Amino acid sequence: MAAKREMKRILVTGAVGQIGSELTLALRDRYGADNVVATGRKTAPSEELKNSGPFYFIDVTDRASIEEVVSKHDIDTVVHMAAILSAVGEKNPTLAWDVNMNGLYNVLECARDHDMARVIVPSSIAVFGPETPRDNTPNETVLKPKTMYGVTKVAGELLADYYFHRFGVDVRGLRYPGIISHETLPGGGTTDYAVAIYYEAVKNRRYACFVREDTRLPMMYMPDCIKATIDLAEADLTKLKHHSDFNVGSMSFTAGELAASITKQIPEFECSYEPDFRQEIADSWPSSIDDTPAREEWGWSPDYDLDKMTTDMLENLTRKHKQGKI
Ligand code: AKB
Repeated sequence: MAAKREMKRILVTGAVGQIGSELTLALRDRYGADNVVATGRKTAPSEELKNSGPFYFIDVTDRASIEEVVSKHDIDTVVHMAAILSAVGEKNPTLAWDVNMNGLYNVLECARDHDMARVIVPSSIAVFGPETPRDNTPNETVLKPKTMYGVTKVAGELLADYYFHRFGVDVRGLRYPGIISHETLPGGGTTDYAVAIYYEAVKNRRYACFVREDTRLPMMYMPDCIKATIDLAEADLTKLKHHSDFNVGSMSFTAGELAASITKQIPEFECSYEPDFRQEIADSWPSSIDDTPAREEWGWSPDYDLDKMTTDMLENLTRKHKQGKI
């Protein structure tokens, strides 16, 4: 088995995205600003991201562009956040396959060539499908997703585990639920309504939700997402039985319960429901997650529940709104 090695110089792909933007700053705090290289494809980075450490534009489907930055900064770890999410993936399955599969393959090959210490590759609850048990979905279960995003995430988990067992590349990954945050908007997922609802509640006191009121999905607040990702990255390899496919649960609520949590703090808030093509995707995913292996193998335990998250989201977004930033 590969021995765990220290992460010293980290490259983050997808660093301008919803999770990448906050994860990069958290990693810079922990590992030193110059040791965490942020990369994105075409969206301009925020001033904070650009000014707090190195930033490059790369295209994960072009291996040479990854290689250049890896060699220049002597990178020993890649946190591979670049991906096309479920809703955009259904509109453009070819793009989803190209970015999610060829991008991952390039990152893994690069890690193998450079004998890297670690690769972190997120997976998603999108690996599950309608044949999977919906409640308290176990880690080991039926993986027959119906979206291209889900197909690439299942294949990605298998590919990552292959690189671990075949080539000794220490690849780790967790199945993110919907991630809720107030810094960077998500880009093209099915769970995006759970973020948009907060922005609209603060700005306009109303929101037309694109899934039904009774749609229940697993969700997680960004601080827990960052904690889970870094804890898994730093976990003792000898304790891990799983590698690329950890379920991570946090909270589960319906769109109606989410709206009610906001109404407790903004009584005039009104939510209506106008399901679109994303409803079918949401209906194919679990309603709650059993994350026993993550808890047992690396001590996972979330800090936020729905109301605690709502308080923090509304506080932060209200401040940004008053500053004219949203
Ligand atoms: C999406 O909705 O596509 C993502 C995910 C659950 O992976 N947020």
